[in-house]
Amino acid sequence: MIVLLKIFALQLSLLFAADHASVPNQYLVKFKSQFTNLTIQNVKDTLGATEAEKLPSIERWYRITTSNNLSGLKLNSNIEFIEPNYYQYANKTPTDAKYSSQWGMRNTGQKDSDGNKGTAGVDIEIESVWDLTVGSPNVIVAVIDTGIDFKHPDLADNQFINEKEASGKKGIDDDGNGYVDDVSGYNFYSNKPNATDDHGHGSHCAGVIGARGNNDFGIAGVNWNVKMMPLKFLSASGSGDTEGAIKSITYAVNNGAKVLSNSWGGGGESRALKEAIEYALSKDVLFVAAAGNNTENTDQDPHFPSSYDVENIISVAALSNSGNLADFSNYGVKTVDLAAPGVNIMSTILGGTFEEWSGTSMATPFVAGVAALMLSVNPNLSALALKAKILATVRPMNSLQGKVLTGGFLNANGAVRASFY
Ligand SMILES: [Ca+2]
Ligand SMILES: [Ca+2]
Ligand SMILES: [Ca+2]
Repeated sequence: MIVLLKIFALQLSLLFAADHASVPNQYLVKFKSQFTNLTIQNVKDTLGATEAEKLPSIERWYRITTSNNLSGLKLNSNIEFIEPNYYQYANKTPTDAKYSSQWGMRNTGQKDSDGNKGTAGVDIEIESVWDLTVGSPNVIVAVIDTGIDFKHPDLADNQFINEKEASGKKGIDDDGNGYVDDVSGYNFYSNKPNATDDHGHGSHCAGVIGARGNNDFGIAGVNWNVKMMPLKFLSASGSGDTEGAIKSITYAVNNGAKVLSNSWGGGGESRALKEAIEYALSKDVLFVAAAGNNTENTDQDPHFPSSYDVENIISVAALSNSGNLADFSNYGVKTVDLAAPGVNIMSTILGGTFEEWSGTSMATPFVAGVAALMLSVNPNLSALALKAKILATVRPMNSLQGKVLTGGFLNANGAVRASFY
C-alpha cells in the first residue's frame, strides 16, 4: 500500500507541476519519526510559523502558516517531508474551446451535430477522475491505425518519442530494435519510419485518447498527458493487410506500449493475427478492439479481431448520447464486452481541425484511454486486471442488457478509483 501511495504522490507532483496553485504561505509538513508528540508551540517555534494545526489521523503531519519560503523550510533537519497546501478542484472541467461538444466526457443533454438531444449524465463520468489524475507521460498507448498527425496542435505534446533514435544517427538502428530511425512508431503500410496520418481516422482516435486537455484549444482527451505511439498499417484510404496489423502489434508490444487501441477489423479469421494478440497477452499488454459497424450479433457472425477468444481483448460497442446502442454497432453478449461513446464524437482530424465522427472506432479509444489513466495511478496493473476492473465498473443500462457482456457502458470514475489496489 505504501508503494502505491508513493507512486500516486509522484504522479501528482509530475502532473500538476505546471499549474499547482496553492494557499499562500501555507504548507503541509511531516516531522521525522522521532518527533511523535510535538505541541503546537513546538511546531511553530521549530518552523517559524505564525499558526499550526495537526492534521487528523495521518501521523506527524501539520498544516502551518509561515512567511518563510518552501526552499528555506526544506533545509530544516527536523522535517521528513514538506509540500505546499495545494488547491484541489472538484469535478475538473477543462478550458478547451470545444469541450461543450464532447458529450462523452460531460453529457448535459446538449445536442450533437446531427441535432440529436442527449440524455444528461450519459457520459463516462471523467470529470471526477481528472481531479485524481489527468494521465502520465510514462504511459505509452499504441494507436494501430492510419497513423497520427502530430502536427495537430492538440496532439503534438503527447507524441511518443523513441529517444535513442531521436538523438541517434540517421540511417542507423540506434536502439537495435530492428527498425532504422523509428523516432516515433512505425509505418508498416509503406515500411518506413514516418507514421504520420494521411487519412484522419488515426488522428481522430488519438484525440479521444490523448488530445492535450485544459489548453484553451480544441478538445480534451481522456488523458491530458500520455504518450501515443503511432503504428500505421492502414493506407490513405483506410485499408491494410493482416501482415501489417501483426507487425504493428508486435512492434508496439516490443517497444513499451501497455495498451493497444485497435479501431479496425473486418478481415477473415486469421490464426496468425490471433497469435499476435496472444503474444501481446504473454507480454501483459491490453488489446482494445472495435466491435465493428455492421449492426450484427458477433456471437453468430464474428468480427475480427474483436471476436477472437483471447483474454486480453476488450471488445467495444458504440453508445449514442441518449444512452442507446448505436444503430450501426455490432453487439453480442459473448463477444462484445461493453459500450462506450461512439456517435458524433468530436475529435482531432487532419489540418489542425476537429470534426464529429461516428463508429465503434470512436468508442474504442475511450476504453484504451481509460486503461491508460488507470496505469497512470497504478503502473503495476496487469492487462487482465485492467480489463477486469473496466468490466466490473461499467454503468448498467437497460438498452445494453442482452447486447453486451456487462450490460453497461464505460465508467472512467469507477475504473480509475478501482485501480489504486
Ligand atoms: Ca530502431
Ligand atoms: Ca537512427
Ligand atoms: Ca485541447
